Amino acid sequence: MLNLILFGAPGSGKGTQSEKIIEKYGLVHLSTGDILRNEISNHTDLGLKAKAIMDKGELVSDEIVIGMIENKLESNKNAKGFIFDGFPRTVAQAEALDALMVSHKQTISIMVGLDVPKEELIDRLLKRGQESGRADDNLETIENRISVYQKQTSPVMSYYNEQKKLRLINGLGSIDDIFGRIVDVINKL
Ligand code: B4P
Repeated sequence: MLNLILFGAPGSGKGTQSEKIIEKYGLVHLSTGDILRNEISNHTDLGLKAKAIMDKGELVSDEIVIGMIENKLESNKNAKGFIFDGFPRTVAQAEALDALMVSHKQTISIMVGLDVPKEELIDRLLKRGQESGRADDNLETIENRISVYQKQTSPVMSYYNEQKKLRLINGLGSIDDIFGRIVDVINKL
């Protein structure tokens, strides 16, 4: 079973590359960002709470996102494997994920980190904001998302590096070139 964490700053290409990985390897896609946006468009209580937090570029509480992942693991017991996109985003989420994996007799196979400079992240997200109108893709929120990433999320890389599971790749270049680098890493497993 292949359980892959796709890691990187906002705009590093996690969602984009996840789609290609799923197509090639038939994994179940678990994107906490997509699940939260789905709650928002369905006007659920959780969606209402999440929207205010996401519009500021802050992180939704660990308890909520861990619960969401737990539900998805439970409802996909026959999966060939999972791709975790945008999760874990804090060390507490990483510890909870490890515990969930143990309880499902699974393990995280690898973390692929996409390395992209800050200026490129901002350019990509501003462009997406203009094209899609996503509420959190405006300059003020993007700056805060990147700062939240540096303070709260980047320590997750050290957590998996200590487990010798981190593979950091260059996230600059064409979408297909970057996908080729990810495939090389997966095929070495
Ligand atoms: P996410 O939905 O995870 O969004 P993201 O970090 O902005 O990355 P995304 O995957 O969408 O973008 P991508 O890099 O693919 O999170 C949104 C919010 O949800 C968070 O701020 C937080 O509030 C909340 N949240 C989510 N998970 C949470 C958790 N675990 N705990 C707490 N809160 C959580 O792509 C960006 C753009 O770049 C796209 O337009 C794409 O077309 C473009 N792009 C991609 N690759 C490119 C390339 N090679 N060259 C040029 N452009 C490229």
